[in-house]
Formats: sequence, structure tokens, C-alpha cells
Amino acid sequence: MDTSLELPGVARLMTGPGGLPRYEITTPLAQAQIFLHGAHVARFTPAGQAPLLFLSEKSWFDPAKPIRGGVPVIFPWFGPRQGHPDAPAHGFARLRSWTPESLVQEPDGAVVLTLRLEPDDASRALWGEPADWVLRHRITVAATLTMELEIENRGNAPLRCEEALHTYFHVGDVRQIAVHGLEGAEYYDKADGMRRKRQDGEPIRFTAETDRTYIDTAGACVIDDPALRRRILVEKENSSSTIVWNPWIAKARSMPDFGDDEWPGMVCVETGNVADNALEIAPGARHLTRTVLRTEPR
Ligand code: TA6
Repeated sequence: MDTSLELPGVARLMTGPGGLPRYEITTPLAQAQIFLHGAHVARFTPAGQAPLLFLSEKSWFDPAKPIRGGVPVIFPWFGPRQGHPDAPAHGFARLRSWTPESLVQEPDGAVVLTLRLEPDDASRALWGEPADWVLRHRITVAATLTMELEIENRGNAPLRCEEALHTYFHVGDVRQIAVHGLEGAEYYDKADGMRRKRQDGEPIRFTAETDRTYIDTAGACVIDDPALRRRILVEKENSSSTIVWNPWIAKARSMPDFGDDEWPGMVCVETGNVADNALEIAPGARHLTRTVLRTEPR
């Protein structure tokens, strides 16, 4: 394990569960754990607060499987790959070991880790296109968590893909929360045959399995969590899709890497460009999706 990129006393590359290398970041502002596997932010806890992210007690830590919780990086397709039933759900980026490219601490104490992923034989076999691309995931650990997913098209043909930061948030009780910011937006309802619907003027509340891909929506979301007496702000740039998910009882039971009783403590509010908002990146161009996660007292 190349430990050349470390910050003594601040950011160390350790061997985590399943033998997976993991950065452990400790600053006065926040603590975080980031796996090279999938460039996966698994934990983020602002100083003096409850964890911001949900991580399942049952998660796998296996090079061949995704970590359950935190922030899976989804690329180059979202969900099942159309026409390829054997392809891994949500693409392959979250299943690859990414390469540390830079690690710096800024004057304000923020720690910035950049991880890189490039094509290899396995990804070419999976995706099939002779695409040439580079992904960079730039993660800033401070009192807020900033994640920037950059896709660079190094090929000479347009690069068509979907991408998302599939964030699992820790909440006190999903039955009490409300998600604001998607009022009036159209969405595909995966819990109802992918029917296309429109969110009314009310925030989202959770009374059953909820799995919605909101499209053509560029605004921030707010998760209002009375049980933890906080609001979580999910700000974003260059993202036209927001996906909202809670598995509820039956789906939770069906997932071996998700505890049967964990569903009340989480909600996914995901930032990306999927479905109608899939990307087409011109040769030589880059696309950068940014999300900033912060909390405020309720
Ligand atoms: O983002 C919502 C979703 O697409 C759900 O349908 C559910 O499948 C979830 O992602 C988790 O997917 P995964 O492949 O990580 O089990």
C-alpha cells in the first residue's frame, strides 16, 4: 500500500475491514473515512454532531461488492444497465480501487483528497465502448463535506454516461422527516412501475418504500430531521437529477448487506445526471458535478 500520500496526525492510509485500504481523516472540523475501493466516503462526522452519513452495520467490505451506505460513486450507468442484465448495478466505478492523486490540508484546516480512476481491461470488457476517460473524485473534509466528481473525455468521440453521488444520510427517524426542494418537479417512480409523475407543492414524506428519480431539477434539497433536531442541506451544481430512496420494510429485509431494522435511520438524497439528464461529454471536455453537504440546527 502506497502511503506516500499522508498528512501525519491528520490523514493516514490504513488497512480497513476486508483488507480494503481506507483513509482515516481527523481534523478539529470533522472526521471522515474514505476507502480507495470506489473512492467511497464511508463516514463523515462534523465536530460535535451525529454522523451525517448512514453506513450499514451489515455492509460488505469486499473488492467485488459495493459498500452499503456512505456515498457510492455511480458511473457510467445508474441502476440496471439497459440490455445488459449481467452488468453490475450502478456501473463499475464503485467496484474499482481508485488511485490517490493528491492530498492537501488548506490553511482553514480543510483536508482535500483527490482520487482518480482510469479505464482498464475489466472496465472496457464491461462497458464495451472504446471510450477513453478519466474520473476524478475530489473530496473536501471540513465542517461541510464537498464532493466533486469530474469526468474527462479523453477520447475522440462524445462520451455518453450517467453519474451520481449516491449519498446515504443518517436521520433520526425517516417516518418523521420531510425532504424539501423538489416541489413541482417531475419524477420516475420506481416503486410504481417507473411511472412518470409530478411532485405536488408539498415536501416529500415517507410512509412506504420510496424510490424516485427526479429529473430536470437543479435546486438544493433540505432534509428536515426533527428527531435529530437538525436540517441537512444538500446543495449541488451541474446536476439535473435528484434521486430519493428509502427501502422501507420489505426491501430492507431483502438486502443481505442491510439490517432489517436499519431503514428508519436513513434516507438517500442523491445528486447526479441520470435518465433524461444523462450526460454527453464532447471529446476533450470535462463535466464536474459538485455537491456540498452541511447541517444547521433546527
Ligand atoms: O438510488 C436508488 C436505487 O436505485 C434503488 O432502486 C436501490 O436499488 C438503491 O439504488 C441501491 O442500489 P444497490 O445496487 O446499491 O443495492
